[in-house]
Amino acid sequence: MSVTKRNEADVGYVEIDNPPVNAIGQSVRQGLLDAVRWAEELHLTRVILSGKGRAFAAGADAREFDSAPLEPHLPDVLNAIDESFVPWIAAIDGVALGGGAEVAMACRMRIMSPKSQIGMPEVTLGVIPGAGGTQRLPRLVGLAKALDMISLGKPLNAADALAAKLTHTVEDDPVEEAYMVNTEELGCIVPTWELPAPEHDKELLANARATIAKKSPNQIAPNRAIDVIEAGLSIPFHDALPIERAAFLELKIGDQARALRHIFFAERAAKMPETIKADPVALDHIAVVGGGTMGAGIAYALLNAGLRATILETDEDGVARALTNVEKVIDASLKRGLISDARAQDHRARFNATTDYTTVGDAMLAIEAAFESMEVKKDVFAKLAMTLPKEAILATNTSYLDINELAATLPDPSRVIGLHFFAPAHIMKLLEIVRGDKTSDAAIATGFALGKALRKIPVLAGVCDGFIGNRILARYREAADTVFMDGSSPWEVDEAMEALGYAMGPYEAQDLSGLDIAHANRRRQDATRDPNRRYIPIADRMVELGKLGRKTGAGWYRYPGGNGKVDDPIVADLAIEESHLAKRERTDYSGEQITERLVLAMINEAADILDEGIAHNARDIDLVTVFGYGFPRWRGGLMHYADTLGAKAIVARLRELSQEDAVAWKVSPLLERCAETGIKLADAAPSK
Ligand code: 3H9
Repeated sequence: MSVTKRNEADVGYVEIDNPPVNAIGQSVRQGLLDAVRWAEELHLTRVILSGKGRAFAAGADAREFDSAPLEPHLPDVLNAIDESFVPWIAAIDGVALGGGAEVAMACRMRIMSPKSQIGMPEVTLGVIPGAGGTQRLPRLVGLAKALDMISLGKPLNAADALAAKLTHTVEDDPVEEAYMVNTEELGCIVPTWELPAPEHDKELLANARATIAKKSPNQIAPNRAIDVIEAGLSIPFHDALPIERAAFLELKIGDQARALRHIFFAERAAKMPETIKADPVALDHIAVVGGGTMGAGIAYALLNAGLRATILETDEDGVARALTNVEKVIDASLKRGLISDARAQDHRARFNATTDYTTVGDAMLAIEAAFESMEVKKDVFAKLAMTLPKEAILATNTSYLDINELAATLPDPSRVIGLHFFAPAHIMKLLEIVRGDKTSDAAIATGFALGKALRKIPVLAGVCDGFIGNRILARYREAADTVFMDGSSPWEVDEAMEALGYAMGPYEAQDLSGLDIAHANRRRQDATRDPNRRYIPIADRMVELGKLGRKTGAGWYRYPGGNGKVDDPIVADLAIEESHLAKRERTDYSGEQITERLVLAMINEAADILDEGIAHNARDIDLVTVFGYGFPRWRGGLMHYADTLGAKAIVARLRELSQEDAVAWKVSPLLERCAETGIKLADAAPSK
């Protein structure tokens, strides 16, 4: 039974009971409709509607969105509630989201507990409210608030809902309070559908569209939601519902909604593999080696999760820098209202920075975030191994280095694991957990336990140069540099990738992180680079010229006065010069050609990563590209996007490109297999 009902005298109690979050699937819709008829037959004076467990209702069951809708449809169920002569009261204790909020709005009254939230996050799943939300919400909270809530998808907490008049009151026990509501008072409340629609305010609508153009360009649903809200302002409620429903049904089966659903469920499926049976070590006190930006971000993330963190540094200057860096993050969080003063004090009390390794003698996990040098890391690990308990897990935050080589220097290599955070480490959600050849299950379990504690998205990766994310990034940059040297400018490349949906292109992104990091990495790779692989020297020239990115005031772009970016003709000339020296003819690539080359390069590399077992499935690659590297979420991640292009078409195009450069464009065997067999990348398995 997904909906239970009982009555005490003339009061009905209806409870949605569909764990874990009371998603509204067919059985819930049927249960609610039955409850309307039941309450009317018994001539109850009110129905108090609540949700069992932690949610009132998390919205329509998105798992049903891939199939044809089954009766009864939610708009009909909610009309029945709204129009019933028995008034319903929504007693909300937990989240009321999407269809859940729509159910609540169809009730005559809403009472929320202080910890509850109410909102319309449909646009984050690529759809719009489809059960009257675009019509009921403006009637309840006014046009401005409704536009904001629906087009941005951000929920309100109970206090804000009260201020917006979306809830009548906020009480600790909403069910009890609903029972206490005066019957006469309840009878005077006008059903939501009978309320007048707000005035048609062109300026508010234009402002909402302008905000959307800035915040979620390329996304269809937010604009469509505004259109539907606008349509409803000048026609009767019941005429507006079919317009909303048609838009919802069309969006639901569109590419963007499918992609966003894919990422939503992928995020939730990011869990430790069931084959790992060991327990994690106790996470309480964690040592972080290195107090630079990354180390400080990691330390702050640990403090925020209620853990103790000690940063280990080599000298007193390093200690001072670590203290300043962590304090900066605490301060920024305070200023943004993310933590209270008391919480900041508590963070400081659980934090220490020192040169003394003996202070972390009780830490069961150490995360090294020192300089990206194998020698430095070996030295750090030797010291950690001597100081920490012998069962403690030793993690490195390396972005590229060989974890197996590092582990081999210790008597017990099974303690060693990679925990690859992304900067800023306290904000970015991705955590690559890198398993070396000898890494123990306990170490992996610890990585996943830490990911959970920090509310990160954990993805298990194998050892290779760059693991999943940076290996794809390296190929992406190589393809960008090739296009640049052979005909385009960095700004044309950036523009092309922004058109695909990236917030910024590869050159602007490099200017942010600094060109020296990739440069050091190229020098490290000199010894192992395939001599047949074409090498693009422009980035090296940039470093020679001291153009290291924003930090030096100029990189691929110039930043006069430290402000906005400006195209730099000197940089464009570098490419012309280098291609002249290399006797290459330059090509005038279109934006589409640039995007195609960069995307295909990434897909091909990612397919190899999957084939080699470095990533366990395509879904993990989607998570890495979306949450670590800015691939547009609404395209569902790199591999999901590849599946929309189709392996056959990808392989055909890669073969054409391999005529230009057989090494760089060597087609991945996994893609070949997918093209031959028709298996999607989403279902493809590693061959190794
Ligand atoms: C909508 O309502 C359209 C209507 O307007 C129109 C209809 C006609 N469906 O996140 P968690 C699962 S569109 C199916 O880990 P938390 C989730 O996959 C919908 N399943 O927990 C996971 O499953 P598993 C608008 C759902 O406590 C489990 O529940 N609503 C749905 O961290 C636990 O989830 C939204 O966009 C769903 N709608 O967070 C809200 N929601 O255990 C989407 C969750 O197998 N949901 N599941 O991995 C959320 O934001 C969060 O899940 C929530 C709980 C805040 C509710």
